[in-house]
Amino acid sequence: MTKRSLYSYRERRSAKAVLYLVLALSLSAYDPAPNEKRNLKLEIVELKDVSTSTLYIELLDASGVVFETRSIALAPHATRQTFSVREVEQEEIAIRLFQDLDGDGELDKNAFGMPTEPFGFSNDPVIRFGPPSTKEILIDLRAKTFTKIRMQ
Ligand SMILES: [Ca+2]
Repeated sequence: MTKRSLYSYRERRSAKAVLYLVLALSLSAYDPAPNEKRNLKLEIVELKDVSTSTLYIELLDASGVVFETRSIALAPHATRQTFSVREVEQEEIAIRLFQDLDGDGELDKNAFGMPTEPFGFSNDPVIRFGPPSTKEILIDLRAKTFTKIRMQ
């Protein structure tokens, strides 16, 4: 009688241990989903106050390849604009944008290659001798859901 109840106690213990093991395994197998979609809200400020212009937004992956391009017809005299990056699979993205003032769909540059239309990058890097590296403008979407970009 004593022996039997001892066994059943052991069995119950081992069943419980198995349950914990299964639970631990299923938790460790829960890798924050490789297919998880991520969102980012952008606030773009210091746009040039003009009556007509278009904002071009390019989203780049961590290797610097553009995977999405959007354009927004800005409201007259708008100096700020919000934009939502929705359901991207990338864990890190970089953002490049420019305000097209003359409607040619391109970022105009002077003879020295300097932009003559407002432009911006994620992380607001200081621009000296050329465009920033992709690494400088990468945003980690696992850590951030909002970012502000100041036009330069
Ligand atoms: Ca232009």
